[in-house]
Amino acid sequence: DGVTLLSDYKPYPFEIASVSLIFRLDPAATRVLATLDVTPRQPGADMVLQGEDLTLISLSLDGRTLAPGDYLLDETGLTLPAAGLPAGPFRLQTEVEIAPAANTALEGLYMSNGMYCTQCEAEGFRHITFYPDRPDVMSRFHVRIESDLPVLLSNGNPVGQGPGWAEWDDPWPKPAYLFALVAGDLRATSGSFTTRSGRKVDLNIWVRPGDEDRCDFALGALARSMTWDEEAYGREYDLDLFNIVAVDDFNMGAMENKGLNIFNSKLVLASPETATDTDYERIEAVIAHEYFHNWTGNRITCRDWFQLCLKEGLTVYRDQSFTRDVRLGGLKRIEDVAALRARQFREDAGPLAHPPRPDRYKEINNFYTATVYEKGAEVVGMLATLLGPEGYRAALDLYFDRHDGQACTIEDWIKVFEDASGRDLSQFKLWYTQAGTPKLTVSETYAAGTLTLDVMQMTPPTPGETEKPPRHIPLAVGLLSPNGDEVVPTVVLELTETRQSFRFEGLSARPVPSILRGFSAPVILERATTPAEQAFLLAHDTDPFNRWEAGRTLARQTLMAMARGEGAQLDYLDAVGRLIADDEADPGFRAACLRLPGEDEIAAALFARGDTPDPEAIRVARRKLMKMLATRHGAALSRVYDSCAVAGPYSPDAGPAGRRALRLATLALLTTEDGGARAAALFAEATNMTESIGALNLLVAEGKGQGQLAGFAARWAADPLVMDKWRMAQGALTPPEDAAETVARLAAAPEFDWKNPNRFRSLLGGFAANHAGFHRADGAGYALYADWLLRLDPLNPQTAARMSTAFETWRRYDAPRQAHAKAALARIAATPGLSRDLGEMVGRLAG
Ligand code: B3K
Ligand code: ZN
Repeated sequence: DGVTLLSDYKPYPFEIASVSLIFRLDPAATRVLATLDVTPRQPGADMVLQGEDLTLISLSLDGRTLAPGDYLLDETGLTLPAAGLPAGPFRLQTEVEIAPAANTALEGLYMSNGMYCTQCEAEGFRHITFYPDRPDVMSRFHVRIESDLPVLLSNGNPVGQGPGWAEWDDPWPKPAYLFALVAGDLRATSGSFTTRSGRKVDLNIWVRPGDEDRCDFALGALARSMTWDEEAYGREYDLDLFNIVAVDDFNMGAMENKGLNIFNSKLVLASPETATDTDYERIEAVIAHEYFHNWTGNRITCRDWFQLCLKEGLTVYRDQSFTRDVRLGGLKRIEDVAALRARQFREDAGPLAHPPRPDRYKEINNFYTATVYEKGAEVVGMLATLLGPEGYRAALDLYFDRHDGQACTIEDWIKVFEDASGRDLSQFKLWYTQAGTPKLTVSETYAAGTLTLDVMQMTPPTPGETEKPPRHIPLAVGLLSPNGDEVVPTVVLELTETRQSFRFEGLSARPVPSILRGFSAPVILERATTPAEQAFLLAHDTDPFNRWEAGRTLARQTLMAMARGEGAQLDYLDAVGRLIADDEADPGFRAACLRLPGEDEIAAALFARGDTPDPEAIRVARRKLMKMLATRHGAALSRVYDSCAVAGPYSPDAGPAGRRALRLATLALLTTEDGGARAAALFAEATNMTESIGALNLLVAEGKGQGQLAGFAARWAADPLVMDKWRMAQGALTPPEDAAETVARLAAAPEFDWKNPNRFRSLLGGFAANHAGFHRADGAGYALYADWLLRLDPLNPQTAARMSTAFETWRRYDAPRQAHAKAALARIAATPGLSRDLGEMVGRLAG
């Protein structure tokens, strides 16, 4: 049935010490000659090599050409029966032909705007040549590229070049998924970095001619990442060269190929006129992420794809720590938790729930998920909390010492933490092997100077998993006195049982507990509190995350009540008033507090307490609350709006970016009251993309801005990345009654190049985020979306499958909506020739 199981893992019975590849590039008929130096490790084993969509030209073993009777060839690859193999080392040579220009799936070797590039993770290398395409087979790669294009790149260090050719050698053994090749007419923005042991490394950002002036920020981000990894983890770079290439057609963000990272151009190119503050922040984070993979992913890789979170969870944890340290401080945790809840909690609560380490899949590309990445990072963060900073660093040092050069498992990883700390982490391991978000219910009693916290944990069942034993959960708690002083600084309580009690003695008055500080575990906290207590925490908590959380909880509760037809909470309105007036507080933090929970978050919260969310009522409630805030605090909002204008030349630094964020957050509220006058004025005078698109978004959300949209399109028609923001604005923010029609119109426009993943994601992904538009009662949103998934699937199954997650929440809504969503999924499932990727997804979504 095409299912791969973790329990079926077997080591590869051959060692491949080195591989030499020759590429004769041609758009329609590229030749790939591969020479593998093989040593059998297990007598009597057949040699299985994966290969898909390859035309076999020739095959030889130790120089002897093999005839069709000597091997088995099918659509998955090539098998050399054991009987025909030597007992000792041998050399296997293959020549195949492939057609990169016809490769629309963007996996393997393909073409983007006239340049050749590759994407091999997870299983793309099998589209390039016959090879054991699995991460536990590590070998040394030597690559020769033959082409007339001016820039020819591969992994490792350059070892020779001449007219029409270049050769590369990578001294570090690696799995095939880290192979990369690039050929094209490219320009470099260059710099250099000297590692702390004195190795000089050349750094290059390669882009198409014309884009060179948008590379400086990425280059600086790379150098900052290299410094940070030396300081925070003691990790140095290990080649003479680090290349990054920007490509326009890319299925995801970026890829950590050894010494030759390949990036989606939207995560490299930045200028004040074309990129927002958020883009800058994300570019820096992704540059860091891919760079950090050099140690966590490349030097130590995964034994099999079930272990994906070994490299991804850890590397996300590392990039989050980096952004906290170099840019955002405590605000970073707030952003990360908001994103975790929006994407991972949503996944964990629906039909696609799976553990960070799954144990079965049909298509591994469907498991590059928020659970593997973001929850994987949370699990690493909990280990760091349990061991403390020194313990964590000691464990990581041991990990690098013990496993450098190996392909590892989650078991290896946990063992390192056990050995470094002397602790038993077998219960903790459930975080890796089980799905679902634990729910903590906390209540407290106070008597005679003692506060007792009673904590209960429960994880609801997830698809295929009904038994949910208690987890090992670090719960960070602090206590505040009624006047706002911290009386008990943060302590980490460890939960291991279904019910536990914790006592805090010697208190002089009943304290206000601040629970789950820093979001010390990815759980849902339930605790009966009053709005007044939340407002108190918002004003006084010393933990910045919990300060924000208190405001968020108040906002969510108010919105849930309003969506059910009740009134707004005065405590909330007043608390926001104090926050707006609090010029002492960090602008970025105030901006984060002023942004209301999104419609999807409100729908999820209503569903979690047993209600059937009504998308239209949620939207109305949210807009009404914004208006109430604007009416009640209009003067203060105007004052903040005016005083936060950032003068002088643009800088993407956290300081000015935070002021712009606060300015836009106040403008969002003011726009509900002033008919869009201020937003239109800001749009007209903006000199940076943050404010330009920020103002445009607000106008579109008001059902206005037609003139501004036209002006924006006229100015940026030649810049597809900027036009993606224009499409995203309309897909995501057009009022629901017109959203599907607007998206259908934009999608039908001749300039909409839907085969490019960035274009597709901007418009259709934007639409999926238009909560009331996508979940429209008549099913028009679902039907339109299904049409486009079906159109994309034959060309690019990976992106089509990824985008199908828009349907993961359909069970929350009322019966007519459910019927429409089911019909859309059934229509997809019944389509002949559906890809394995999308087929697996719709099966799970509907199941
Ligand atoms: N490792 C790549 C993701 C590959 C996705 C394949 N479908 C990027 C990253 O996580 O750094
Ligand atoms: Zn990664």
